[in-house]
Amino acid sequence: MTQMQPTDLHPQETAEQHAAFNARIARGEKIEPGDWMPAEYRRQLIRMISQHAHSEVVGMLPEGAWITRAPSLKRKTILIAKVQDEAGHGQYLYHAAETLGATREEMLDALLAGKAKYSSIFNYPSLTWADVGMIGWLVDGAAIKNQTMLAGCSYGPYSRAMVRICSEETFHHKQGKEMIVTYAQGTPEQRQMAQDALNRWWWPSLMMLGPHDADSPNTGALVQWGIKLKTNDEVRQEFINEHVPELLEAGLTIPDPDLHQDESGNWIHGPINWDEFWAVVKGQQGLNRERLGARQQAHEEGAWVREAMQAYTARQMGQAAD
Ligand code: FAQ
Repeated sequence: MTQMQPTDLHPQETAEQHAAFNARIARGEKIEPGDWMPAEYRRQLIRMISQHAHSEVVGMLPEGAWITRAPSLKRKTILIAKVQDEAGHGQYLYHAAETLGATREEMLDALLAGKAKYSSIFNYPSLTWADVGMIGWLVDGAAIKNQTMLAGCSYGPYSRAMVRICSEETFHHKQGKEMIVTYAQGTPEQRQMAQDALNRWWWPSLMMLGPHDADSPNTGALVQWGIKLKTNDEVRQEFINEHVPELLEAGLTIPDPDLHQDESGNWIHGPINWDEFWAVVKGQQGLNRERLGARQQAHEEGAWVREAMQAYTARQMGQAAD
């Protein structure tokens, strides 16, 4: 399907409105909820922010599974705090999408019905305790690279949510790195566990930053509207350049025989298995069914809370009317 472009007009939109809007973007102004915006700008933001919110919520599952099995009180408290943070990020992001007219019910229904996307990375299993550290180091590391860029995006509520989320993700990244560096210098079993986690999480972490620019139908419009300030490949390159030297310094081997540095200092990766990426995105490979099952169960078990809140609100409103 051909994507709408920023120059395409919806019915009832005029070229003058678009020109004035584009001028605001060019001046670096933030677009706020009550402001006029092209319908396609709104649609792209709802798509991206709701997918991001779903990713934070589903993203609690791979690490949450390890809370009861954390090896020490310190690691357990850190992990609980991290998983709670992800729930909070989901909340900020659902609110940001609501400012654009999407309702919480619509977004959650789409997730629970398996119609909405969430990040491919969370369909991979967390098989050992070292996966918790590797998720912090690589997955949060990739998320930060992407979200630091999004903190500068043209839509005010999303940009402000990103500032707060990035500061929390920075703590997640540091604790993951500290954990893996500790294990990489630990017993042979710990070193093996850290290496095994890197072997399984390296490629999915590169993939989570999205398809190559040539295969990314949304990037053109998002960059033109100041939603994305960098392309998928640019963010991926930044992530690789930062993480490769640190992983090597920790004594780990990156599972890419083609990885090399070019004359400009960029670390160049080998071919990415995009067939795997799309199979995981479409739920044909990985834990999509289990992840959605866990979210559906949580939603059903939380029904009484929603009912209680509605009953409380109705009673308060009744008292106010009296
Ligand atoms: N997984 O045209 P593009 C986190 C889809 S948060 C699944 O390049 P775009 C925190 C894409 O939606 C991680 N689908 O798309 C944490 C589109 O399909 P559509 C999430 C993917 O939007 C850490 C199609 O492919 N972060 O990790 C993926 O320009 C630890 C074509 O792609 C965000 O959501 C994927 N990986 O660029 C939590 C940040 N990649 O919708 C717990 C906000 C692409 O047209 C523990 N989002 N697709 O049907 C973004 O920055 C962008 O949406 C990208 C994709 C960069 C993800």
